[in-house]
Amino acid sequence: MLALMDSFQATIDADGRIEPRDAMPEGYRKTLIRQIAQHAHSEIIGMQPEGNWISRTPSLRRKAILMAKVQDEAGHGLYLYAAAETLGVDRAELLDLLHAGKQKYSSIFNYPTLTWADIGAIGWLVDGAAIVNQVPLCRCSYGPYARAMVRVCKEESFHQRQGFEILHTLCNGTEAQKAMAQDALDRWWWPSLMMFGPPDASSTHSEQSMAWGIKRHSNDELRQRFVDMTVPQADVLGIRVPDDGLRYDEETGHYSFTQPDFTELYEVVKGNGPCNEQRLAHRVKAHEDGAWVREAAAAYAGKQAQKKASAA
Ligand code: BYC
Repeated sequence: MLALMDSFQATIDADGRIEPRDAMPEGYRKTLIRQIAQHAHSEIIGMQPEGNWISRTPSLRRKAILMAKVQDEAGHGLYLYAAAETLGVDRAELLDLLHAGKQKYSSIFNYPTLTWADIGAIGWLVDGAAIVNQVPLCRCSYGPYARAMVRVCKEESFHQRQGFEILHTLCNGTEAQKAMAQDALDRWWWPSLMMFGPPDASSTHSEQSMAWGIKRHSNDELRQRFVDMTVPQADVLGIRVPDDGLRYDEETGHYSFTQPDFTELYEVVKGNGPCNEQRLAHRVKAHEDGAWVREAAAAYAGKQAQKKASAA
C-alpha cells in the first residue's frame, strides 16, 4: 500500500494525472467527490433561475439561445455526475444527498431573476466567474474531472458572451433599459464575488486541495482575477460596479476592491438565502416527476441486455 501511495505522490509531484484505477488516498477521493458533486448539483440547480425566463424572452432569437444555454447546463451536470461516478459513487446516491440538504450547490443560484437584465447578468457575471474558476480546473490532477472541464469551459465561454451581448443591447437601448442593466449589476455583483468561496484565511479545504493539485489557485486569487477581468467590461457597457472602494492600482496592475459580506455567503450556504427553499423543492419535484423516465430507461436497458445475452 505504501508503494502505491508513493506512486500517487510521485504523479502529483510530477504534475501528472491520477486516473480512476490508480491508488489514491481516501481523503483525495472524498474531496473530489465532494467538489465534483457540488459542482454537478450547481449546474442542474443553475438551470432554474434562467429557465424562469424561457417563456418570457423578448424575442424568438433570445428564446432559442436561452433554451440552448439551459440545456448546456444540464449537459454539464451529466458530464460531472459521470466524472464523480469514476470515484465509486452512484449518481442516484449523490442526488439523494442533494435532496436531503446534505450536499451543497453554489450560493449564487439562491438569488431570484427579477428582470430580463438578470439573464444578461447571469451570463456575463456568473458564467464569467465560472470561467475564471474552471479554466484552472482543466489542469486538475484528477483526469476525468480535468477532461470534463475542457468542454464545459468552451461552452461557458459562449454563455458569457451571450450574457454580455444581452446587456450590451440593453445599455445601448432606452434609458429605462440601461437602468434595468445597472440594477442587475447592482444586485448580482456581490453574490458573484461570493461564488469564489470564503476568504483564504477561512477556507477549510484550499490548502490541502492545492497540495493535491485539485485546486490550482486560492479563492482570493481567483476573486481578484475576476474583478480585474470584469471591471473594464462594465466600462465598455457604460454601467458602474457598485463598489465605492474600487480603484485601479498602477503599481500592482490590479484593482483594489471591497470584499463582499461573507456573513451573507454563510447564511445562504446554510439554507437562508432568498430562494433556497424554492430551488430545492422544485428540484425534488422534478426528480419525482421524472421517476417514470428513469424506470422506463432501466427497463429498456434490461431488455437489451437480455437480448444480447440470449443471442450470445
Ligand atoms: N456556494 O474550503 P472552501 C456554474 C463551501 S456552476 C456554496 O473554500 P473549496 C454555472 C465549500 O463547499 C458554479 N458553498 O471550499 C452553472 C465548503 O463547504 P463543505 C459552481 C460554498 O471546495 C449554471 C465551505 O464552503 N462551481 O458556474 O476548497 C449556470 C468552505 O469553502 C461556496 C463549482 O462548483 C459557494 N459559493 O472551494 C451558470 C466549481 N463557496 O463542502 C453557471 C468547483 C464555498 O466543507 N468548485 N462553499 O461543506 C470549486 O472550485 C470549489 O469547491 C469552491 C470552494 C471554490 C466553490
